[in-house]
Amino acid sequence: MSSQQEFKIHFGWNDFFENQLTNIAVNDQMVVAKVINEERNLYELEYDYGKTVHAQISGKIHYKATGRIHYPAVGDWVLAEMNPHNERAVIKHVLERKNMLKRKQIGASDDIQILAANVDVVFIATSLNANLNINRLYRYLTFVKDSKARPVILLTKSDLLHESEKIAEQVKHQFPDVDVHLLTSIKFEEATFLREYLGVGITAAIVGSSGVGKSTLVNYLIGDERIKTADVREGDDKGPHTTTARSLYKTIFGGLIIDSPGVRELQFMGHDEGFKDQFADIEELVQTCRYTNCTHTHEKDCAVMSALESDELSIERWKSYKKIRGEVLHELRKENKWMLAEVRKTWKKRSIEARKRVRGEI
Ligand SMILES: Nc1nc2c(ncn2[C@@H]2O[C@H](COP(=O)(O)OP(=O)(O)O)[C@@H](O)[C@H]2O)c(=O)[nH]1
Ligand SMILES: [Mg+2]
Ligand SMILES: [Zn+2]
Repeated sequence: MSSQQEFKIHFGWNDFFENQLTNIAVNDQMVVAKVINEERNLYELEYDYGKTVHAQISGKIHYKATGRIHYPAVGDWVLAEMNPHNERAVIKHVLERKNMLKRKQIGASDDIQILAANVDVVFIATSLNANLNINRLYRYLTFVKDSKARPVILLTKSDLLHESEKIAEQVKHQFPDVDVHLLTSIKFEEATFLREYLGVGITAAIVGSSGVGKSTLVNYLIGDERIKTADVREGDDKGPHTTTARSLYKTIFGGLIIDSPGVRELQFMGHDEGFKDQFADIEELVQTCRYTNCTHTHEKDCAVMSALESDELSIERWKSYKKIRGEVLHELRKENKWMLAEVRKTWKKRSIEARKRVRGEI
């Protein structure tokens, strides 16, 4: 096997990507490469073990792009053209993604931001020195489930708490379908479960608020102190932002990990599948209330109220469901409105043209 083939296998290449090559005119100057770093539209690619090159996108990709989704993201497989006279390569094609972890872009624009492409596992890090926020975990899970990657909850800084085991039990009870692990940087070597998520060919990503210990863990996983960590300010777990770019690293277990800046704000945009995956049972439950317009507060034969009373449904989960549903639907409605407006514009243009045609003006 060539070292390039072996590199591809280690980086998660498979038939899904291989098959896409048949539809692309690949020339001798082009290499298959993985996006390992992205900062303000400048990319770093790896195309063989340890061989990296800086790259920019082709004018064509830029010209055709209508949103962030069309630009490369960390974890993407691309075809890049090497140029012997230029240090920078040019990304010619972004291969279709197996999946992606996305959020709504912060700021005014109605666009998404891709946090990681082609990910198998997503670690959701939440630190035990702050109050455990169950609703936030539901939010993260909705994002991760939307990506179809496997979510793993990491309860970090377990050394700071005596009753960490008890809290882990609570979290496991709340999320029976998700793996939950305690973690402390003092005993990373004892966290043998980590290797199970980071075998050869697997790509993991890590998300969580700033200061929860993501970079500290990634540093351990890559066996290096390459990423700066930061001291957490007294009294909160926010910490300053030390990670600025998203990067992909090789871990000591063979798999890859993507570290990203602290995701302080996670807003939904097009996460209805993640929502359905997370709350399908409640969506069904609601259908069985006696009244279709049940508000689940006082009505007779309300399935929700009786599930809450019998503890089949926890109050935290019900609250998270309502909150996340509201946000996901709000975004969906906005999107639909925008699409409707686009359709109307096209119709209007067509009918004007049709009238002109009738009048012989075109
Ligand atoms: N006590 C304790 N501190 C930790 C642990 N992991 C990380 N830290 C500290 O928490 C701070 C923030 O860590 P960092 O990795 O930069 O967090 P990030 O913002 O999520 O990347 C640093 O001062 C770390 O030394 C842990 O398991 N226990
Ligand atoms: Mg960090
Ligand atoms: Zn009801």
